[in-house]
Amino acid sequence: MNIQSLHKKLSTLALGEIRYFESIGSTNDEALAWAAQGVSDLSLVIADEQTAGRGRLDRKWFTPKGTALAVSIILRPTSSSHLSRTVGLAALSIADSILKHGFVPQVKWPNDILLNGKKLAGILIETVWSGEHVDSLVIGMGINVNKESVPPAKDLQFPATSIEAELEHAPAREELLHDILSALIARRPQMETDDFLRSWEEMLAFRGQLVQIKAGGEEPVTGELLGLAPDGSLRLLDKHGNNITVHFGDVSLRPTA
Ligand code: BT5
Repeated sequence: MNIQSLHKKLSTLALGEIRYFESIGSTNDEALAWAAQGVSDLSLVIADEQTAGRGRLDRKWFTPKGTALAVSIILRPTSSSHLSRTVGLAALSIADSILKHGFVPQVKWPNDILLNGKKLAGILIETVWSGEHVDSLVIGMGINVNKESVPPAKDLQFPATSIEAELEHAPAREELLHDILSALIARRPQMETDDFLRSWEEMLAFRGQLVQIKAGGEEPVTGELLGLAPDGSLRLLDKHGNNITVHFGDVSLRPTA
């Protein structure tokens, strides 16, 4: 992967500018700074290696050299409605690129993509504010492509995998990125529709199952996973028959044993 191969593969898509790094701390950090300088919609920061890749709450995201896709996509929203669905847009776009190969991924709400029950990709959405308005959003995606991208089990809270491990072959990263971006461009105008919400909901892992959600230091919540609220929050049914809505934040979801 290099800037020429990226430009070549992505040339048919209506994108902004592209920055490519052989090695970088975090593509999201670079994209946040670039977005604050006013770069155009759908500009991309891509790296072959991240030395300080981040998950939520500054958890570490591993991107070893030459093995994974690490990309940050800058969006300049034109309307402030349904911004909370952006993580769904990212999840559906990654899912579309995997479905193309005949495999059905799932979303472990809110921001993990699972393949065969193991974490294949993580999404980190960050915001650049202008006063009280959202100036831009950065969608960070880390996708394990080759087997060597998967961190050792001791560094993981949840089992992980790669495209190569599950599909027996790894697509070129430029091609994978092309597929993700073309899905994102196609789905973005539908973000406010019920169909969009339904497609996202259909991808949820553990639907109908008992799950436990831990949020920050609060008591864990246990309930049957029902689906999504219109803003992308998670709907659960607790053992007393009460509907519970879990909002985004520092939440972690697990099936109960
Ligand atoms: C995420 O956070 O899953 C979001 C990861 C987003 C990474 C992208 S890469 C491009 C962009 N630039 C960045 O700096 N970040 C974004 P979270 O749900 O907090 O999960 C983090 C946890 O996933 C870690 O604590 C590890 O347990 C696990 N993990 C780390 N690297 C992994 C990998 N390569 N594959 C699977 N799991 C991993």
